[in-house]
Amino acid sequence: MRIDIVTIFPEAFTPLQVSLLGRAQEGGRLQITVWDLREFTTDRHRQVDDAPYGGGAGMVLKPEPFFEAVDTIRAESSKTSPRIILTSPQGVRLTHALAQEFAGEEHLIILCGHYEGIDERVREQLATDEISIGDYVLTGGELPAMVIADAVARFVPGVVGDTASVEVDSFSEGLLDYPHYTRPAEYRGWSVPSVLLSGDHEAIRRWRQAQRLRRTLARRPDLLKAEALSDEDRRLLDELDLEDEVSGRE
Ligand code: 9D3
Repeated sequence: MRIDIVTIFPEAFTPLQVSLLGRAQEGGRLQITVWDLREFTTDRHRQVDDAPYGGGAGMVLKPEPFFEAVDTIRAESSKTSPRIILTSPQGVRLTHALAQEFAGEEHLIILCGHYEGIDERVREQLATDEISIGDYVLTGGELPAMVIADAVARFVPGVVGDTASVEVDSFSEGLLDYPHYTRPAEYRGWSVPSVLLSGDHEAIRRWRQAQRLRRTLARRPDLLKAEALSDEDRRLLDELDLEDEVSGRE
């Protein structure tokens, strides 16, 4: 998979060159290229922004450098028509399902928004998708672009060692993870739950599933869909005295 990122802060993208994604790029499964928006200006001052038509505070990112950048990227890519993602607080929220959908594409181009905004023609005539990573205000689209690239790259075969763990990860199953422990069995007086030391694999499986249900209900009740619960899930919730909290909602 090929991902191109267009930004006014190309130096901010080193996190994508290290760790898991760095190794995936060396292995040829993934190719991430970062482009400096300023390289696609033609004026002496390499100006990427300008004052808004109609007045008001702040600056607006000019359209031409974005269109020129996408023309250049398309010309040097052998891949079929790319999805062009614009990062924006007005975008659709990134989810596990959407990241998986993007991972099915051969080629993604991510345009990083900034300042007060971006010329509307980039959104209307160039972008195929407008994406936000959540309801909090950041200073720009660079971190969101890295979040999108990371979430998408995980689904590319071979990027994450264990393909099975990508498929079954939280969200897809609709439940949060269970608590994990390793040695020592006691630390500063805090003990590992005894069931995990029991060697009873069936009891361990049941305990972990009960923990997942309890956590999800406490922290992310929005993820728990009553119809997706198995008979065992209901029994485990009943043992925790939580069954009414699922069936009684709405
Ligand atoms: C004062 C400016 N804001 C008025 C509504 C608009 C605004 C523009 C640009 C606010 C933040 C930003 C910078 N953020 C992003 O470009 C961004 C973002 C975010 O802030 N949160 C979550 N996802 C994203 S994707 C891009």
